[in-house]
Amino acid sequence: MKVYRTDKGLFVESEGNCYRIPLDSWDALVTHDDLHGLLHSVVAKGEHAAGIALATSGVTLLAPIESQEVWAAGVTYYRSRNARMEESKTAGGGSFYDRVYAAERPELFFKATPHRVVGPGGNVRIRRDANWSVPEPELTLLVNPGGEIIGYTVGNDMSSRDIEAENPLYLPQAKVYDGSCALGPCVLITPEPLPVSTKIHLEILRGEAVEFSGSTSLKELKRDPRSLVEFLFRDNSFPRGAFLMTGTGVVPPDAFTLQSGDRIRITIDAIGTLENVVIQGFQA
Ligand code: DO4
Ligand code: MG
Repeated sequence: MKVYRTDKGLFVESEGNCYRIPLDSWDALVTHDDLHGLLHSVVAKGEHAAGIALATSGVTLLAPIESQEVWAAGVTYYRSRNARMEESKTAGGGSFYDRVYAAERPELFFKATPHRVVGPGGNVRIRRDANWSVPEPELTLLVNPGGEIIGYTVGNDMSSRDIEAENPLYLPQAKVYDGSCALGPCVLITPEPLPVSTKIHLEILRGEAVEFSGSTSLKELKRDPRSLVEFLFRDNSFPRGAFLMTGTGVVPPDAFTLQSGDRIRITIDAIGTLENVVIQGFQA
């Protein structure tokens, strides 16, 4: 079942109908000790929101986050390993991306606090001091305080590749800034892992033209999401749960950089499409 955070409260969607969830916050949903039971009983009671899809019901979808930290895994796809090795050659990074790709311990980094995250339709940002910026389309796990993966959403790990390429110690600046992360449009709540055939598709539109499109699938994800969560939760507590982005397997060619006005569309099977518009710096 898909859950949505909106300006009119929380909703669960089942077979095209939306039902209001009787919780007063997203944090209460993430920390609920029987979320599946709750959602099933909400749907069974059938108090749906006029029986229409949320998209056409006049509510505004919000980013599905309240107090959760957002973390990210890196170099979990061969495509990202190669792109990072190439970009960091002159900074002496020729071998450590290769090593982290093969190592038992994954690369995990802090990605965003809630106020840096934008929701569906919001503006993601490229840094004013970056000249090579890309979106990274990533399956993103929603994990409860007990370390269980309770759902999946679409994530965009916006990245300033020239900054991380100059020196890997600049990674936090390349990755963490206002508008550097997008999540949504919903969270697919399921106790089951997603099938490895699940496709992740990225499309970047400039005006009417498709400037870049590319796809991958979870078959290419080198690490088991549960093992990424296990490493994240080692000696770390998340009283309101956490999001964990699982890395990118789609990297545009090196000549590509985002521009203000570009529209980024990321679609993951069974979850949906997250669409955002790019702005640079702090223009309205
Ligand atoms: O190590 C740099 C970042 C890697 C990353 O964000 C990714 O592979 O998705
Ligand atoms: Mg990434």
